[in-house]
Amino acid sequence: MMKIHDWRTGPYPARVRIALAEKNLQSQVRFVSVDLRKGEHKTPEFLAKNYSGTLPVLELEDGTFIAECTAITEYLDAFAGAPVLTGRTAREKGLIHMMNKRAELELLDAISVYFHHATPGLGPDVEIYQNAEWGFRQRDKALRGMHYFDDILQRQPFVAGEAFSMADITVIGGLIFAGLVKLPVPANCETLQAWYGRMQERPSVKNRVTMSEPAKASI
Ligand SMILES: N[C@@H](CCC(=O)N[C@@H](CS)C(=O)NCC(=O)O)C(=O)O
Repeated sequence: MMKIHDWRTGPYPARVRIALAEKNLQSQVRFVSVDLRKGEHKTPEFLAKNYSGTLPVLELEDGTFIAECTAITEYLDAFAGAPVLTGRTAREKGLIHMMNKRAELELLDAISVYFHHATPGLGPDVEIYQNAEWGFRQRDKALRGMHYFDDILQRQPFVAGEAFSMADITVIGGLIFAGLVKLPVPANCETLQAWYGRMQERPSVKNRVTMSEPAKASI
């Protein structure tokens, strides 16, 4: 069985949890918890799995490790059919990858830098270098990114166009992280707020944290 090296409540692991649920692949993977607050992701054992020392990591049955949410989502899309999250046509693939990267650069990764640099982050044992000014700049970048995605969603129902895709999942990851660091979506980003409300109703998003709990024994 494939494994996901994971942190249950993490915004990046959420991206893979949501992709798995959208594709109904939950039963094909086993979650292995890595404790970020204890720095388990910086041990030599973990770095041998993922040089970058981040979660999530997909471990295939043959022992291959695939890190990076985008790469994992691509793998899952090639592994199993519908719904396709990374595009069918050349145009769809191009747009989805552009918007996915933009969601990382302008929102999710920016909030991550804010968290690690301008807040206590994962605690003093893990955050060995912090640059608060850089963190606050990235926070402001993320707020600008929220306005950008608000504008995009005024013109189309989903981040990369007419259909739900990996790019939506990445914006969702960004807004999950924004919630964790208490960075509210600006009040005048009403379209983004309404879109996020709809996204939170999707079972893949709503049940993402509990999906790895063992099913309760039924009598
Ligand atoms: N670019 C990576 C980023 C993953 C990432 O930053 N994951 C977080 C978990 S939510 C992490 O491992 N943070 C620990 C750290 O950076 O020390 C991806 O897309 O998978």
